[in-house]
Amino acid sequence: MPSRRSLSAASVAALVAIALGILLSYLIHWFPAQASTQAHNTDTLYHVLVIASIPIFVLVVTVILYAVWQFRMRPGEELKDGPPIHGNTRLEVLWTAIPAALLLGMVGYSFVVLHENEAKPAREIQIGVTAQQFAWSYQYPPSVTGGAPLNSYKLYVPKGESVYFNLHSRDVIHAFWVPAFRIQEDVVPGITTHWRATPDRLGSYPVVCNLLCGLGHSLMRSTVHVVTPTQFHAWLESQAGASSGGSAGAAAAAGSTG
Ligand SMILES: [Cu+2]
Repeated sequence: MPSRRSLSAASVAALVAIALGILLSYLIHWFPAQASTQAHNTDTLYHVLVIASIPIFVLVVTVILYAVWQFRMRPGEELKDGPPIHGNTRLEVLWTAIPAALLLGMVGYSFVVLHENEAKPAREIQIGVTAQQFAWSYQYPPSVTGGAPLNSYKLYVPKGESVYFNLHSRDVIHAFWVPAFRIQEDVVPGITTHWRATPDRLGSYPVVCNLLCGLGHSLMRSTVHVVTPTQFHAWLESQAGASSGGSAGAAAAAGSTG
């Protein structure tokens, strides 16, 4: 039988490891800048999941190491066998019920965050996103420009306003991903997919294609500029003169020579 002392030593080591793990989870900066309200929700969710995983990981590793330490075979025990054990109902109920409750809790919390991130706000603007090998273009409808529709290779969004992106592909499957917003969606030919984000931090952030879409996949990058609503409208106006104002499809096709 393992001694009481070895059990308390293992328990203390486990508690120290859990404390260190949780401390470390706060010290490490896991993610890029948070530039949308969705990013805050998502990061909090991830951190809760990480903190929930630490005690479980430590428990499993501690039990393994403890068993290796306490129940290892000593010289002369080569032919011995352990006592035969036929089930332990209480233990089995416990190790089924606790993980089930943990999983349901985490799934429930994830669902709430996802639901909140995708909730339709009272007001939002729509921007079209067109993916093609190997470039992104963006379509601003009259409801956004206040005039002719605009097609551009630049993505500007106003800070503090919810943006609903309508995603189209002209060829193969791509994925529209803005790490700073923590959101990604597949862009699939033949259908329109969507995602929604409320940018809440000024700055420029990368847009990445996150599905291998061909030889130029790694170059299929762009930038999203989060600007103030005033700057956003000024930018739209500056583009109105320069743009042909043609249909999004035509303009995207004209730019597909690269
Ligand atoms: Cu792509």
